[in-house]
Amino acid sequence: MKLVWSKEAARARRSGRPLVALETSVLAQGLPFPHNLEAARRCEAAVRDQGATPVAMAVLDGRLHAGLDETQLSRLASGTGLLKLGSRDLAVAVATGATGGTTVSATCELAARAGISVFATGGLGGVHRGVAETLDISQDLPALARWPVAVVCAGAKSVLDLPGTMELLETLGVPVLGVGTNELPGFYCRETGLTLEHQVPNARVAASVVAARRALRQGGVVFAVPPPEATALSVGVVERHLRAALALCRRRGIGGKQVTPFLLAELVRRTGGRSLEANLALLENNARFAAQLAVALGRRLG
Ligand code: PSU
Ligand code: MN
Repeated sequence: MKLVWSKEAARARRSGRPLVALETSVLAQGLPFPHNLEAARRCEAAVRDQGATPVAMAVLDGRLHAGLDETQLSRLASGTGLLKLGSRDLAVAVATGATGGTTVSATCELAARAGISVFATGGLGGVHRGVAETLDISQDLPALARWPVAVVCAGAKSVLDLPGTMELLETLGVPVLGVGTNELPGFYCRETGLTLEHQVPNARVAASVVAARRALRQGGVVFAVPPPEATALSVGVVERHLRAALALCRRRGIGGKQVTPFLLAELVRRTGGRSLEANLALLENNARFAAQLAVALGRRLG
């Protein structure tokens, strides 16, 4: 299916410049206005700073977009009735002319279709706490296994069952490498107590892993970057607020797709905006590393 390329992204693609895919569910559902728009701008600027081109993915009026201009980003940041689109929603969105932000699963898929091998996001979806009762497992996980895209993130949020998420990624054959660390970062927090088997010291070595995955014709790979120290939250603070948010979520009977956006919004409220600051900083930080990775990959192939 045809992708609608933005002018900037199309130009970069024609001249073989490094591209970095960005998700837009974080704009449409993950962060409140106007912080979401600030996040998008900061991510795009960080990618350009490193000599790569940002390619935000979305579905607008049923068309699959690769790269968004200012007006389109603003529409996703401030519009109403925007859908949260995972991979399974793409066909319906196309058929019905819908508009929405793409999650990690849909963004991986669109990036792979666009021939983009690096994608930056905040945190992965995963196995939810209480999975035995709810069977709530994000479609991000199978999508990571399926599409040959390197996903740069700050690990996964402790709103999830992190050991369960790591187990399922192993089952699916998706490697998770720490960037400059052998501990899985926990999105808002730098530590989770979970040890990673592999790590890379920098983007150049990360690129050699991506190249080897590609040579083996295997699927995606995850690079986990610790969130910047200045804004990261302590495990204790996050756990405390999270327990309260999870309890409220259950009491209100919130389920399915609404769970992740609800928990994120509750944490912002309960931390007096500190989780929001941490979120913006780590998104930008991840975009920067993803751009360095795309540039290093370009050099290898170049
Ligand atoms: N993590 C964030 N902000 C987000 C998300 C994750 O900090 O907005 C989004 C991502 O787009 C991710 C999705 O792919 O939530 C996972 O949702 P679910 O758990 O419903 O699969
Ligand atoms: Mn879910």
